[in-house]
Amino acid sequence: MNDSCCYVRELHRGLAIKDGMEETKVVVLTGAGISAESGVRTFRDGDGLWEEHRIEDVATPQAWMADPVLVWRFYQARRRQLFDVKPNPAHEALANFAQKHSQFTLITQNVDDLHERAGNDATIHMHGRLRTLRCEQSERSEPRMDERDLGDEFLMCKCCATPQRLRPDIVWFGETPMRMDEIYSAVENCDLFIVVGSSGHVYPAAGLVNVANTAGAKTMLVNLEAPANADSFDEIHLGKAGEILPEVLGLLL
Ligand code: BV8
Repeated sequence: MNDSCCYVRELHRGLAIKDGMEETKVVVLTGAGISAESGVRTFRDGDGLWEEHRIEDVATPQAWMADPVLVWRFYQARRRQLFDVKPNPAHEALANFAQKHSQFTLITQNVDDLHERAGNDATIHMHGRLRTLRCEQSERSEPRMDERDLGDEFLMCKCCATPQRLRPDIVWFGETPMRMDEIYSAVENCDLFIVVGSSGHVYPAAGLVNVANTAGAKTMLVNLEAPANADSFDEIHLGKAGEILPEVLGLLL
């Protein structure tokens, strides 16, 4: 790996990955940047999703109440894109790592299905998924990827005696992220915490590196540019995830 792509902070703790990787607990958190090389738009880059839509207009419960058709169309447009994109070498490197290292937890902020399609079936989607819809009454999720276009008509659930409207199975701003107990437990007990492709703007995801630091884990970032929470990481590798992550994970195995 060329040194120009990364700089290693002075480790201010006597951290070391335990001898032998086999018992080292590794947690990886991914953001929109890991899917960028697959052609999936990020949120805050130049051509990002938030360039066209204000967060409060499409990614809050209030937006869904105020203009459900706008919100529905925003998510259906992103869901349709799943039929046209595929995993990139960064997704594949994580799937390969998971096959070779059992003490591994993958958490994603992303709502696409590229980690699963690369082979990481146990991915924790803390902000929901485009592949499924959620009943507004029972809160049960059901997969809906059998057809490319769901149209603008709201779909009704099959789980309630009186069918209820289905909403995007997404965690909006102001809503509680999913599986946080599992996430905190994994991060509080890991030896190595790696963040890939995230601007570090959205909490509680952006604060997980601090949880890892407090737990005494080594913290590493792979990102195109230095994010808002760059100072929280022991080691930073700047560049494209598809190019850097295979090398970084390969060195760990
Ligand atoms: C919560 C689903 C309590 C939607 C998302 C006022 C009222 C209420 C809440 C708040 C408030 N003020 C602040 C908050 C908290 C709020 C928040 O953080 N707001 C921000 C705007 C300040 N958070 C919440 O509301 C959360 N809930 O706090 O509940 C709670 C707390 C703890 C425990 C229990 C309960 C819920 C937030 C979830 C929102 N939903 N996603 C959708 O997808 O449409 S957030 C969404 O935006 C993503 O999921 C992701 O989390 C975030 C985007 O961040 P990134 O993934 O980092 O993407 P971004 O484009 O920003 O950056 C991409 C990066 O990749 C860049 O750095 C770029 O350089 C890099 N990159 C680009 N290409 C590459 C690359 N890197 C490598 N390789 C490349 N090729």
